[in-house]
Amino acid sequence: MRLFAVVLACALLGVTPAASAAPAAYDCPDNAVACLYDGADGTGASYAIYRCDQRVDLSRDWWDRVDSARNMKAGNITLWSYYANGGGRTELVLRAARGQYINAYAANMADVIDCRS
Ligand SMILES: [Ca+2]
Repeated sequence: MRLFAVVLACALLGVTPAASAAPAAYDCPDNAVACLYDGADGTGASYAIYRCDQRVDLSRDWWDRVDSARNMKAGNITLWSYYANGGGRTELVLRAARGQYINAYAANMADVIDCRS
């Protein structure tokens, strides 16, 4: 009877109950500055950023992998990708202001994060 009530409520609300306890989209530790995700809309594996006010390469296993980001506390975060033969030059891949949840302009490209308080 209780399950029936939940199903009925969901039907009335037009939502589907979650099938599993998968992490919520854009899940990010409270003490992180920002999080990056290898799926769109904050899904998939995540990479938490704890240090800001620096422009650094992502760890090597996260190059060409980021699809989306959540900016928790930074003034802004910007992700860049190295040009294949650009002599260290980079192109813009994603920019998020504080509190924003953003998909990358170009998925699977980012190699560098610039975080500013
Ligand atoms: Ca890249």
